[in-house]
Order: sequence, then structure tokens, then C-alpha cells
Amino acid sequence: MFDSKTRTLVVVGAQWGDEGKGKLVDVLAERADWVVRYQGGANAGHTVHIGETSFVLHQIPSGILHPGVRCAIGNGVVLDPDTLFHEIDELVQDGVDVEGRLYVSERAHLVLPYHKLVDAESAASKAIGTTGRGIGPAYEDKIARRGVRVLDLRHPSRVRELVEAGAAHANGQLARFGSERRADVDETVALLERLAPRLLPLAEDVGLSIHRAIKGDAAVLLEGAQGSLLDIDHGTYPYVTSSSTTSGGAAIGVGIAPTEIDAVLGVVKAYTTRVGNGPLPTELEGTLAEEVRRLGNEFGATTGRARRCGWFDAVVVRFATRVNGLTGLAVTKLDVLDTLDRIALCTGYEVDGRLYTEFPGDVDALERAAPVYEWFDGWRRSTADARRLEDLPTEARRYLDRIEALVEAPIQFVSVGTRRDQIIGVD
Ligand code: 2SA
Ligand code: GDP
Ligand code: MG
Repeated sequence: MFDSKTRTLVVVGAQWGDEGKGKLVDVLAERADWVVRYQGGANAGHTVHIGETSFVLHQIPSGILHPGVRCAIGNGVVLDPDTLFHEIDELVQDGVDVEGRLYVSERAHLVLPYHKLVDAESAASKAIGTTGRGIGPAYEDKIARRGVRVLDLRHPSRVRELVEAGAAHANGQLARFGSERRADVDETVALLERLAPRLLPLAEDVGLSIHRAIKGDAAVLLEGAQGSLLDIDHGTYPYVTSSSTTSGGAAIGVGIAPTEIDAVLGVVKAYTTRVGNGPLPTELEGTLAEEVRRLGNEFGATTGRARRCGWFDAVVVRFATRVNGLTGLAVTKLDVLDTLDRIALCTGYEVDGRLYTEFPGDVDALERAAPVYEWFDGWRRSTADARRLEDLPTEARRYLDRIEALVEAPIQFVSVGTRRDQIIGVD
């Protein structure tokens, strides 16, 4: 993937998240110098299987499992300092050496206990089906200019002032929700005082470090979280997360220029999943939905929630190709479809007698969308051992070729299992 022309690569989810970005980043990180997260926070769950051990990364970039790779958390991430250290400690317990190779942007905003409280108590969060990790409220404070940034921890009196403002706002919201719970200023300040000595040594100007690395011809991976259809601008608003998940967010969220990005790899499942509420036009029901969920082990990597499952939606991925400028696709979990007799692929939607082949922005239209399907014969044999495209059954190749044509992006990887070696690199 990395060559003399492609030195800075964004890996982005091109559906509703959980496409297998963690696995792809882990595979690609073998040849990377840096892996940087650019948005989201502890709502993410990126799973990497190495041998018998499976790691679920929430805030730390998936590159951390490669000893020589340096990892950074960019300014666009909302960082929960408390759970960050739990994550670091767990990695260390599992034998991963994190010391000296994890950096945090001094400009990143912090997720504080009252953000999680507001997320937990808000009816709007319940209606959207958030992860409850305080992501929306933390971004809300960032945009409203009352957020606490990592660099503020260098100024204890400023921290108290900012926490007072944030807590007052949160308490107003909690009162309006009819909740009896309240933010506690002293407890929050005490938490930050306790964590600052551990967090500040990791803090630096990540944008500058990555810019210098790029100038020095380093291979840099920018790791997206969630998926393009959860993007605050381009997703199925309001059923979205509160950050820019698409590739444009990568430049902003790392602090580099868009012109420093060379390529964008979109990760997609060979079918579709969504966790949380909101439209999913190709959603399956009944026993088939349960079967795909079981075969794909479709449960939230952060919350354990059952993921909703549907057929591959080419309208969605075609849209994601356009808004991200995808230069290639990685199709994951092809093996999950191995036992199915017939497989459908959505090529358009009918809404009120009109055919859509481009993704509509209005969720009402999506809720009423009747998918138009093309049907494919299943291949009904295992793809788990395929290591070249030629090893795949003809039916599977036909299915992938059709996806490529509809989506208008070249397939560069096909993943056929959870393990690192279960991947096909397409020349
Ligand atoms: P939030 O918590 O404010 O970001 O929730 C807003 C919506 O974004 C969805 N969202 C996700 N969707 C897929 N995967 C995510 N990460 C976890 C995973 C999810 C989990 O890897 O499985 O464990 O439940 C993720 N994070 C946020 C969320 O479901 C809302 O629809
Ligand atoms: P991410 O958020 O995009 O990193 O994805 P998650 O880790 O939340 O969910 C993807 C799940 O699919 C994880 O449990 C992965 O181990 C698993 N996975 C990734 N690629 C494949 C694959 O090709 N086949 C199968 N069966 N599982 C895969
Ligand atoms: Mg995930």
C-alpha cells in the first residue's frame, strides 16, 4: 500500500462503522511509521486479533500493536483521560510496550464525567442510540468554546474556571432533563489534577510532529473511527455521531493540510451493519438477520449491543466514495457470506415512485426507501484460506466485480477472516 507516491494514507469507514478498520490499520501498520486517530473518542471499538489474543482499541490507534510504530491522538479526538489510562494499562498487561511511542495532541478536548452524565441522562441520546461515552456533549462544549483542552492542564486555575463553566452548563441541561444527578466541580478538578502528571508528558503539537514526519518521507496512517454515514455533515443526520468521520476530517483532526494526504482507503463489509438508531434501508429481519449477526459476530465492540444487519448497499458506498475521495476499497468479512444460498446487493432505492441511485440527504426519504436488489448465487464454500483473488470462488468474484463497478472505486483488499494473514492484497 505504501510506496514512493503514497506516504500519507487515510483509512476511513465507508458504511456505518465497524467495517474492520482496526484489522486493516493493523495490517497496514506493518509498513507505517506513524498511526494517528483524528476524530471520535472512546465510542470507537477497533478490534485486532493477533494469534489467540484479541485487542479492542478505543482511543489508542490500532498501530500500537506493532512495536516500531509511533501512535498519536490528534486534536480532532475528544479524549477521555480516565479511560485512556485504563486502556494503556491493559495493553501493558498484555505485553504491549506503549512507553515512549504514544503522543496526545495538546489541542485535543477532554471528555469529562459530566459529559458522560449528560449523554446518559439525555432523551435525545437515547433516541439516537449513542454509546454513552460523552462524545456529543464534549463536542458540544468544544464548539460552544467552553471545552477543556489537554494543554489547559498546564494551568490549574484555568482548569477550575473551565470546569465551573462546563459543569454549570451540564447542570442546567440535567435539570431540564428532569434528572436529579449533577456535575461535581471539585470531583472533576480533583480527577484532572490526579491525571495531569500522567497525561502532560504525552502532550505535544501532533500536527507539527506529523508534518515533520511527512516532510521526512515517513509512512503515515490516519485512522478513522465510526463510518462515513455517521459523519456529522454527510451522515444520516440526526442519527450520526458528533464528529467529521470522513477523510476531510482527517486533515483537520490531525492538524495537517489536505494536500499532505496522498490516498484514502475506504473499508466496507461485504454486507452492511449499523448499531444505534436511524435508517438502514437494506436491513434484514427475522432468522436471516439473526444468522448474519451470528456468523459475523455482530455485537458492539464498545457496548456489546447487537448490530443491525443488512445487505450490501451500493448507493451508500458510492456516496462514501464521492465524499471521501476514496482511492481504493477494502472489502472485509467476505467469509461471513460463505454459507448463504443467495446474496442481494442494493443498487438503488424507490421512494414515492422515484428511483434514487445517489444517496438522499433526508432521513424521511431513507425511512421510506424500498431497496432495489440484484441477486447473486452464493458460493457455499469457505473463503477463509483464500490468499489471492484467483483462490476465490467464481460467484464471489462476480459479486465483488459488481460492487466495484457500482461503487466506482477499485478493490485493493479482500479480508476473509479475523486473523492478520486472512487478507488478499489486490495488485
Ligand atoms: P455517539 O456515542 O454519540 O458517537 O453515538 C452516535 C451514533 O454513532 C454510533 N456509533 C457507532 N457506530 C458503530 N460503531 C461504533 N463503535 C462501537 C463498536 C459501537 C458499540 O465498535 O462496535 O460498541 O456499540 C460507534 N460509535 C458510535 C452510535 O451507535 C450512534 O448511532
Ligand atoms: P472497526 O470499528 O471498523 O475497527 O470494526 P470492529 O472491530 O468494531 O468490528 C469488526 C469485527 O469484524 C471485528 O470483530 C473484527 O475482528 C472482525 N473482522 C474484521 N475483518 C474480518 C473478516 O474479514 N472476517 C471476519 N469473519 N471477521 C472480520
Ligand atoms: Mg468498531
